[in-house]
Amino acid sequence: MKPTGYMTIQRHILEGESQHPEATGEFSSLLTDLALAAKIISLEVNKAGLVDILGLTGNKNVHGEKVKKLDMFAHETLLKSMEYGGHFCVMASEEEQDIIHIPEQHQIGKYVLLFDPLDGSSNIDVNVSIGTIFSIYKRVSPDGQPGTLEDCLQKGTEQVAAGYVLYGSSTMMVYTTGEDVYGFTLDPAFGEFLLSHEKIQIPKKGNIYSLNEGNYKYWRPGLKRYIKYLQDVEDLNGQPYSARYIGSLVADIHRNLMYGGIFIYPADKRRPTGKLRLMYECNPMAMIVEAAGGRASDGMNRILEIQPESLHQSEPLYIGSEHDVTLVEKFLREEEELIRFTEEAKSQS
Ligand code: AHM
Ligand code: MG
Repeated sequence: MKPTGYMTIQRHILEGESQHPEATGEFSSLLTDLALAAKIISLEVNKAGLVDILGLTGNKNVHGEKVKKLDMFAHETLLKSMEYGGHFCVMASEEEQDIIHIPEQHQIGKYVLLFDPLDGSSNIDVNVSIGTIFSIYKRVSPDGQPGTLEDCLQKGTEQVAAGYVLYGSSTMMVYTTGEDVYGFTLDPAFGEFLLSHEKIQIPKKGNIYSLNEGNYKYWRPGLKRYIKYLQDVEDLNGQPYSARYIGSLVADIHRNLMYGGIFIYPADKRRPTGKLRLMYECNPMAMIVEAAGGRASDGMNRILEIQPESLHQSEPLYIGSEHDVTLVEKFLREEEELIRFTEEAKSQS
């Protein structure tokens, strides 16, 4: 549905929260802080290519300040923007090995923030879309104390909100608190995120598949058969599926959210648990896609129900339109059955 009028992200969050009787305003305040961090990162991303022209010498900028790599800049911006608000008891970032404690001088809150500050590392230097991903939980450790690893290692079903920021032809912030998914586009002229996509729904079936086909030789047979099937099948217009792969998770999933389709980062012979991180990439994207009416699985099980064991664990990811993800699961299950059948036949002969 297309929104009418100008609805800023702050107003939208406040109005959404006012409908919940237990609301304290804290949640809207922390999402507002996230939106501010997104604006700062967006500005930096947009001038990335200008660094040389504006007088970069060595790794110093014109002011003699050290120029940071964009992903570290995004990581530090998120920390700076989020640690002083008093909302969080602990944070974790894809860029840091361990959990991040809130500095002593700041208040400790009841929420937990996990984020991938700038995803799509291979695209950062070449002006191709990249994104920030975030995931918010309520703490499970006692209030008033510093947060713990246990607060961070909760199942995806426990997320209270998740979102991403896409730095593309325009900057967009998309988030959900579980019921609906909303998209806001940054107006660069006056620096506000305005509601541009209301109650996003992913089509039940798409005709796009997105995965790195260069890894074909490492795939399992069920996945090879599924992709071949998509290339042979005819959709309503008599066309096979289209392949679209940017190599930036946020951009690939955002496109499929709008048009329908499936994004896959599978387990394969080289990477037995896939590449994408459960806590920073799979869970938040799964929450968004499910809230939009789609499906997210590791090929067999629902992503959101995986019990995490470590902060940086990776999982295979099959995510997108309900029909497309269900179909690939059937191919993978069939493969398992074939293997079982062959093993049984061998043992009986
Ligand atoms: P990153 O966290 O180092 O940026 O890696 C994650 C990215 C995803 O955005 C993308 O889906 C995937 O890696 C692409 O990987 P590949 O280059 O193997 O296709
Ligand atoms: Mg990443």
